[in-house]
Amino acid sequence: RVKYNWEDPLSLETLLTEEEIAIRDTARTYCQENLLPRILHAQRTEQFDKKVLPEMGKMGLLGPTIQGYGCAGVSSVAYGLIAREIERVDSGYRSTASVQSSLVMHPINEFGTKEQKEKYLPALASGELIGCFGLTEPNHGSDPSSMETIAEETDGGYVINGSKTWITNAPFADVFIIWAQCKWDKKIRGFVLEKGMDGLTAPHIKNKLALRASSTGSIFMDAVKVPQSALLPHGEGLRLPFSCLNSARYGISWGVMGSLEDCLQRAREYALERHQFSRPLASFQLVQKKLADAHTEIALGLQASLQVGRLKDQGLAASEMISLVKRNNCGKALQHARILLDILGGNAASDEYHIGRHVANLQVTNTYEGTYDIHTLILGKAITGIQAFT
Ligand code: TGC
Ligand code: FAD
Repeated sequence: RVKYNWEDPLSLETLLTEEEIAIRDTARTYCQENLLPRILHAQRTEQFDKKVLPEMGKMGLLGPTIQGYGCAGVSSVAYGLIAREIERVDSGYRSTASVQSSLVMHPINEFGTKEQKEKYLPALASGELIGCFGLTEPNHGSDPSSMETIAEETDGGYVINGSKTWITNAPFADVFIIWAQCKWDKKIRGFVLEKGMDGLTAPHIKNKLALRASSTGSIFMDAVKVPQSALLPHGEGLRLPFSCLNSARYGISWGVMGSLEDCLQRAREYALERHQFSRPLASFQLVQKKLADAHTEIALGLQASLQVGRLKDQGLAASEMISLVKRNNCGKALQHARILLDILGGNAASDEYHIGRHVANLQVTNTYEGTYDIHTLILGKAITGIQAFT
């Protein structure tokens, strides 16, 4: 009889390469030894720790799928495994890292010039520079095609006016990937702005209820003049920011499973130790059902993300596949983390038990990068051929 390993129910380990296992183990050791001891302070004080990105850079965890420019050039599955380990500690740390890798380094690598790549990628890979990605606006979140940020041509460059909101890393960012509608042809293009440009400000959005370990801000652009070299020239249209989102959404699908795994592990330990009615909580059928349900969703979610990752590396991943795993894994992680929280009883209210923090974070992961319902409609369109957004 084959022995069942509850910590790896469908033997994910057997489907990973030696390199992927080594990267996963390196990331896990770093996250458990260096991030976990800091998370309660970060959560309580809502202070973004600027040392985190350089540390991740040193470990090769930033822009890991990019070839060259100081990046590791590893598989999409390795990237997913890194996201899972970071988010096992906290979704805020994973947000910080996935914006840097998927939403800042990826567009520079895919749509930038050789000069832009040489200028920015090595410093972003080492964490010396921090990047952010401005797509969402105060009046346009799920519908970025209606964005109001405008770029106009001027002598030797462009002038950008507009505002962005809810932007991860913005208050500390050195590099701003800004998506703007170009006045001359109404097409959306990406621009690389830099901290300190006249008219560019990025104030903090304070007192968040979740993702408190990551920094979030608005971006205001008041006639920011940028040189021609700020334009990402290789492509135009919403397809460009969406291609970045494909990469980030895929990573989130792995990350949230790490968060739910941490909830399961903590709820299981608590249920084994805590006694009521002279028995461990873990001996009650209703408690076991909560654990079994979360455990099952983790096993299925990880297999689905693995399959999408393998297809992605072969150039065979449709964006709807990414919507499917982003939607399902985020939804299941939120639902089951919330149910596992009940096992803690009154201690659910204490941050020292960690599950409540994950639940709050998972509400945001279920919302950003396309809400659960937006991904429902993307899949609905794929199934029926009818778009139901408008
Ligand atoms: P639609 O007409 O469907 O598409 C416009 C153009 O884009 C192309 N496209 C894609 N290309 C690549 N990958 C995808 N996933 C794509 N989805 C669409 C499409 O083919 C078309 O190209 P072309 O060449 O024909 O023009 O667009 P729509 O305006 O109808 O919008 C559809 C909708 C609602 C699905 C879309 O706008 C959407 O996904 N909305 C959600 C917005 C969103 O995800 N925002 C995320 C902001 S960034 C963020 O949250 C970062 S949090 C990071 C962190 O902290 O971790
Ligand atoms: P809305 O679009 O106003 O949606 C509100 C509700 O209406 C949702 O439930 C939605 O599903 C529903 N809805 C909208 N349209 C439809 C429809 N057609 N049919 C049915 N239901 C619909 N953005 C960035 O660009 N960069 C970042 O780095 C970034 N980081 C973030 C970090 C945090 C902590 C948060 C909270 C958000 C971040 N975002 C970022 C923004 C995020 O992507 C948006 O919040 C998200 O896309 C939803 O947009 P919205 O908040 O404007 O909600």
